Amino acid sequence: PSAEAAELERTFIAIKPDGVQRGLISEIVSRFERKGYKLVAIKLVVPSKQFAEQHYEDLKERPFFNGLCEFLSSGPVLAMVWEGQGVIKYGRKLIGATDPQNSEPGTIRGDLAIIVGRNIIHGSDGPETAKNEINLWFKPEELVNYAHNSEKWLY
Ligand code: RTP
Repeated sequence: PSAEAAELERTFIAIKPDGVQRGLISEIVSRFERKGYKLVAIKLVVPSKQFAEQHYEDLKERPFFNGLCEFLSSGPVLAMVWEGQGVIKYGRKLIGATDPQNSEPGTIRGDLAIIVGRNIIHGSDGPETAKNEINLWFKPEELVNYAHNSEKWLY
Protein backbone atom coordinates (compact mmCIF):
# COMPACT_ATOMS: atom_id res chain seq x y z
CA PRO A 1 0.00 0.00 0.00
CA SER A 2 1.32 3.44 -0.86
CA ALA A 3 1.34 6.46 1.43
CA GLU A 4 -0.53 8.29 -1.30
CA ALA A 5 -3.50 5.96 -1.06
CA ALA A 6 -3.53 6.52 2.68
CA GLU A 7 -4.07 10.23 2.16
CA LEU A 8 -7.44 9.56 0.64
CA GLU A 9 -9.09 8.50 3.87
CA ARG A 10 -10.14 11.13 6.36
CA THR A 11 -12.52 11.14 9.29
CA PHE A 12 -14.18 13.77 11.42
CA ILE A 13 -13.48 13.50 15.15
CA ALA A 14 -14.87 15.87 17.78
CA ILE A 15 -14.17 16.12 21.48
CA LYS A 16 -17.54 17.04 22.95
CA PRO A 17 -18.00 19.75 25.61
CA ASP A 18 -17.61 17.24 28.48
CA GLY A 19 -14.23 16.05 27.15
CA VAL A 20 -12.99 19.61 26.72
CA GLN A 21 -14.24 20.69 30.17
CA ARG A 22 -12.66 17.66 31.81
CA GLY A 23 -9.26 18.53 30.35
CA LEU A 24 -9.06 15.44 28.16
CA ILE A 25 -7.98 17.13 24.90
CA SER A 26 -4.33 16.14 25.08
CA GLU A 27 -5.13 12.61 26.28
CA ILE A 28 -7.48 12.03 23.34
CA VAL A 29 -5.39 13.77 20.68
CA SER A 30 -2.35 11.79 21.79
CA ARG A 31 -4.08 8.46 21.20
CA PHE A 32 -4.70 9.36 17.55
CA GLU A 33 -1.22 10.80 17.17
CA ARG A 34 0.55 7.82 18.69
CA LYS A 35 -1.37 5.41 16.48
CA GLY A 36 0.22 7.21 13.55
CA TYR A 37 -2.68 9.15 12.09
CA LYS A 38 -2.08 12.58 10.65
CA LEU A 39 -3.92 15.64 11.96
CA VAL A 40 -5.08 17.73 8.99
CA ALA A 41 -7.52 20.17 10.62
CA ILE A 42 -8.30 21.33 14.17
CA LYS A 43 -10.33 24.11 15.77
CA LEU A 44 -12.14 24.92 18.99
CA VAL A 45 -15.72 26.04 18.38
CA VAL A 46 -18.96 26.53 20.29
CA PRO A 47 -21.56 25.19 17.86
CA SER A 48 -25.01 26.80 17.82
CA LYS A 49 -27.99 24.61 18.68
CA GLN A 50 -29.03 24.76 15.03
CA PHE A 51 -25.58 23.61 13.94
CA ALA A 52 -25.71 20.73 16.43
CA GLU A 53 -29.11 19.72 15.00
CA GLN A 54 -27.57 19.66 11.54
CA HIS A 55 -24.69 17.53 12.77
CA TYR A 56 -27.04 15.02 14.43
CA GLU A 57 -29.75 15.24 11.75
CA ASP A 58 -29.89 11.46 11.36
CA LEU A 59 -30.96 11.15 15.00
CA LYS A 60 -33.78 13.71 14.88
CA GLU A 61 -36.50 11.11 15.59
CA ARG A 62 -34.73 9.84 18.71
CA PRO A 63 -36.03 10.81 22.14
CA PHE A 64 -32.63 12.09 23.24
CA PHE A 65 -32.16 14.30 20.17
CA ASN A 66 -33.00 17.63 21.83
CA GLY A 67 -30.90 16.97 24.93
CA LEU A 68 -28.03 15.79 22.77
CA CYS A 69 -28.08 18.97 20.65
CA GLU A 70 -28.41 21.19 23.73
CA PHE A 71 -25.40 19.42 25.17
CA LEU A 72 -23.23 19.62 22.05
CA SER A 73 -23.90 23.36 21.82
CA SER A 74 -23.32 23.98 25.54
CA GLY A 75 -19.61 24.78 25.27
CA PRO A 76 -16.44 24.44 23.26
CA VAL A 77 -16.04 21.41 21.02
CA LEU A 78 -12.65 20.45 19.58
CA ALA A 79 -13.34 19.65 15.93
CA MET A 80 -10.68 17.70 14.05
CA VAL A 81 -9.97 15.87 10.83
CA TRP A 82 -7.62 12.89 11.00
CA GLU A 83 -6.12 11.15 8.01
CA GLY A 84 -4.66 7.70 7.44
CA GLN A 85 -5.34 4.28 6.05
CA GLY A 86 -8.47 2.82 7.62
CA VAL A 87 -8.86 5.83 9.94
CA ILE A 88 -12.67 5.88 9.78
CA LYS A 89 -13.17 2.37 11.05
CA TYR A 90 -10.14 2.16 13.31
CA GLY A 91 -10.89 5.60 14.75
CA ARG A 92 -14.22 4.17 15.94
CA LYS A 93 -12.26 1.30 17.49
CA LEU A 94 -10.03 3.72 19.40
CA ILE A 95 -13.18 5.54 20.56
CA GLY A 96 -15.03 2.41 21.72
CA ALA A 97 -18.73 1.52 21.90
CA THR A 98 -21.28 4.36 22.09
CA ASP A 99 -22.36 3.46 25.62
CA PRO A 100 -19.31 3.58 27.92
CA GLN A 101 -20.87 0.76 29.96
CA ASN A 102 -20.11 -1.43 26.94
CA SER A 103 -16.83 0.16 25.77
CA GLU A 104 -13.80 -2.03 26.26
CA PRO A 105 -11.06 -0.90 28.64
CA GLY A 106 -8.26 0.55 26.52
CA THR A 107 -10.69 2.53 24.39
CA ILE A 108 -11.24 6.25 24.88
CA ARG A 109 -14.78 5.86 26.18
CA GLY A 110 -13.92 2.68 28.09
CA ASP A 111 -11.11 4.40 29.93
CA LEU A 112 -12.54 7.88 30.34
CA ALA A 113 -16.35 7.91 30.37
CA ILE A 114 -19.26 6.36 32.28
CA ILE A 115 -22.59 7.30 30.70
CA VAL A 116 -23.86 7.41 27.11
CA GLY A 117 -25.05 11.03 27.28
CA ARG A 118 -21.53 12.13 28.30
CA ASN A 119 -19.33 9.91 26.17
CA ILE A 120 -16.79 12.72 25.46
CA ILE A 121 -16.07 12.09 21.79
CA HIS A 122 -17.67 11.74 18.37
CA GLY A 123 -16.30 9.95 15.32
CA SER A 124 -17.76 9.57 11.83
CA ASP A 125 -19.36 6.16 11.38
CA GLY A 126 -18.61 5.62 7.66
CA PRO A 127 -17.14 7.14 4.50
CA GLU A 128 -20.31 9.06 3.52
CA THR A 129 -20.78 10.46 7.02
CA ALA A 130 -17.11 11.37 7.21
CA LYS A 131 -17.31 13.37 4.00
CA ASN A 132 -20.52 15.14 5.07
CA GLU A 133 -19.28 15.93 8.56
CA ILE A 134 -15.91 17.25 7.34
CA ASN A 135 -17.78 19.53 4.91
CA LEU A 136 -20.18 20.66 7.61
CA TRP A 137 -17.51 21.55 10.18
CA PHE A 138 -14.65 22.76 7.98
CA LYS A 139 -14.09 25.01 4.98
CA PRO A 140 -11.82 23.39 2.35
CA GLU A 141 -9.02 25.86 3.11
CA GLU A 142 -9.01 24.79 6.76
CA LEU A 143 -7.78 21.34 5.75
CA VAL A 144 -4.01 21.45 5.70
CA ASN A 145 -2.03 19.45 3.18
CA TYR A 146 1.46 18.69 4.37
CA ALA A 147 3.98 15.92 4.23
CA HIS A 148 4.43 13.75 7.27
CA ASN A 149 8.04 12.61 7.64
CA SER A 150 6.77 9.46 9.30
CA GLU A 151 5.00 8.53 6.07
CA LYS A 152 8.19 6.66 5.27
CA TRP A 153 7.26 4.24 8.04
CA LEU A 154 3.56 4.77 8.74
CA TYR A 155 0.53 4.48 6.51
P1 RTP B 1 -21.18 9.67 17.95
O1 RTP B 1 -22.07 9.89 16.75
O2 RTP B 1 -21.27 10.77 18.97
O3 RTP B 1 -19.79 9.26 17.62
O4 RTP B 1 -21.77 8.44 18.69
P2 RTP B 1 -22.15 7.06 18.07
O5 RTP B 1 -22.10 7.08 16.58
O6 RTP B 1 -21.33 6.08 18.79
O7 RTP B 1 -23.67 6.96 18.54
P3 RTP B 1 -25.01 7.48 17.87
O8 RTP B 1 -25.97 6.33 17.94
O9 RTP B 1 -24.77 8.15 16.57
O10 RTP B 1 -25.48 8.52 18.92
C1 RTP B 1 -24.92 9.80 18.94
C2 RTP B 1 -24.74 10.27 20.34
O11 RTP B 1 -26.00 10.39 20.97
C3 RTP B 1 -25.86 10.18 22.34
N1 RTP B 1 -26.80 9.16 22.79
N2 RTP B 1 -27.51 9.31 23.85
N3 RTP B 1 -29.82 6.81 25.04
C4 RTP B 1 -29.18 7.96 25.04
O12 RTP B 1 -29.36 8.82 25.87
C5 RTP B 1 -28.25 8.20 23.96
N4 RTP B 1 -27.99 7.39 22.95
C6 RTP B 1 -27.04 8.02 22.20
C7 RTP B 1 -24.44 9.72 22.60
O13 RTP B 1 -23.70 10.83 23.09
C8 RTP B 1 -23.96 9.33 21.23
O14 RTP B 1 -22.57 9.50 21.12
